[in-house]
Amino acid sequence: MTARTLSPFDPNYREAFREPLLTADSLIEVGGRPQISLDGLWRFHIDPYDVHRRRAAFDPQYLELLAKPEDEALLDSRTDFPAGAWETIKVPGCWNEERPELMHYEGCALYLRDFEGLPSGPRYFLHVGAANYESTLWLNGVFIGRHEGGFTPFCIDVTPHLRARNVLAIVVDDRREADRLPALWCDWFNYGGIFRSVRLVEVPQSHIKRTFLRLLPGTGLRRLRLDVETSAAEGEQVTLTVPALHVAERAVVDGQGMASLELTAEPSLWSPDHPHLYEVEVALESGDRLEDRVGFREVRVEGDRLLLNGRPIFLRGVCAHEEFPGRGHAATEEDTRQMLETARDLACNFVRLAHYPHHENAARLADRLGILLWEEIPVYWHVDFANPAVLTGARNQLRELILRDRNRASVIIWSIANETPRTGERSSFLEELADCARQLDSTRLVSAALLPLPDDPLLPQMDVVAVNEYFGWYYGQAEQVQDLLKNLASCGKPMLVSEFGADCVAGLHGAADEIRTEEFQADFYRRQFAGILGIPSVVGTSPWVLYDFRAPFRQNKYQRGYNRKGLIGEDHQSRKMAFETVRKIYQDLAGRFGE
Ligand code: GCB
Repeated sequence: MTARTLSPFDPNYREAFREPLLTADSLIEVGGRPQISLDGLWRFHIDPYDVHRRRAAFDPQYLELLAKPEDEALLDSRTDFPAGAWETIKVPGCWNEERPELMHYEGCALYLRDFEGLPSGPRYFLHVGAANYESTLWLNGVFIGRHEGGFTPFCIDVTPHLRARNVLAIVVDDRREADRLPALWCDWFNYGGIFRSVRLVEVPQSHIKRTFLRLLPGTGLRRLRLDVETSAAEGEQVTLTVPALHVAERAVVDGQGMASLELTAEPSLWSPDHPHLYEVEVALESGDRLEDRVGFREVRVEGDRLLLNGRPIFLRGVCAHEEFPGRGHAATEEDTRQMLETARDLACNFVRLAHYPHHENAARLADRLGILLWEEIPVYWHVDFANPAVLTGARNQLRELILRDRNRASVIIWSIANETPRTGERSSFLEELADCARQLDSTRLVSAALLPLPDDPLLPQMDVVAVNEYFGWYYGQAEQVQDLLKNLASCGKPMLVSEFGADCVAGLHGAADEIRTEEFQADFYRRQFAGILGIPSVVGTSPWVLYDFRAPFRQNKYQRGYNRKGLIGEDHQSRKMAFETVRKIYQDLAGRFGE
């Protein structure tokens, strides 16, 4: 269907903007390249009736008009968004936090940003860190692409559309819909907006798209491999340099733009107590260079043991949402650092980044701080497993996450789902995702947070069997967790208790049997850990959750819009008694594992 056949009344107006769909295939790595930041104040309007896309669908010149903000009179007469009345908003940011009156707004919004002409010659890619959920983009009035998925980056080569003065327009649509991920219902707040950085990245015509550098498992901790994807012509040379390892190796680009090399080295291995990173450079003959800091380590499973660099490790973890007071998902580097340092203060060596990809800084900081990570995509509760388009979308989000973070030593587990119901379609859907993760990255483990039920058909797909259980809170007694785990242990795989927890209002005190008091939550954790740690094949635990977080459907007088299972309150400051309880247990465990 062409744009011109549509009218603004046509319910199918969004069809005009289906393609090009920006996917993981168009991603390029940013590391160390010249770039121009487009962060800052953007012009902004909420657009509850999705008028911009409706009008742009039948009048291609409409967005071109918006791209000429200096023509105020024309704009006033032809659009319903008068030029003089543009509000501005901060990017990166969530509109819910930037504008208190938009706290509960879910819908479309138009973002506009002007930028000067760029020097001609090389190519420029527009790179958006994340925008929730669907983004539709125009540059100088020309529709350039659409992206689905609220937490992963996307990229597009904008070189052909650049002019002396430029206007970038992005409609961001954060409606919850049945064919999105998550779908209509989830236990977190649906923040909208462009909440990670936007930039223009400059690359030569012949450039590196993506790299994958790692220690190959099962090679005695000595074999490194680099795969590079480029836009280069066959025969061009790629050089890998790791000065501290005296590595300067070359490979030649093949007819598909790919180059690979393997070498033997004796890197100082990365681990939580020795988070050693190497300065690495990958360069093309054209002059394009990527710089990175990479750690080398091996993670693997042997029977029901989890091994890091050949030694058994226990994951002393905690789950965390990406939500920060006054900013929502728009985490600053300092926010993420504080979150990880607080986890370390809890004596953790592991964080489960729930339930969607967090800012890429999380894995970079975890690399430096020595914290192992679980990363996850939002295939959460009931999604439309029977819909092939939803599977395509999930696969793409997984690819975007893996391509973004697979050079990070801290990331050890890709999680493909959380608490999904056992329908027939669900298993084949998740099997495809597990295959996809393994094809892209055979050096990490694949898991999913499962419901606490025996004989899940997904068990054979799991490298680590992770289970969320709420004995002692939603059902049963805290100690009953042992029976569940004994039962699950028959699968012979390492097990992770990926969630357990109880509501608690920070500052509310009482007896240990009074629910929602700090004493109750602390006692709950003592009893749960006593049960869990008695099962030898449990290789890790991640209590739910580090901080209280917004959850719109939780509205009783204790919750008031928050899930209160945090070890710390919603202000990210008020530590509850259970924080100390878990810390003591973890310190003791660290001693037992010789850390
Ligand atoms: C779960 C979910 C998590 C919820 C939590 C709860 O099982 O995975 O997203 O927030 O339970 O508090 O009920």
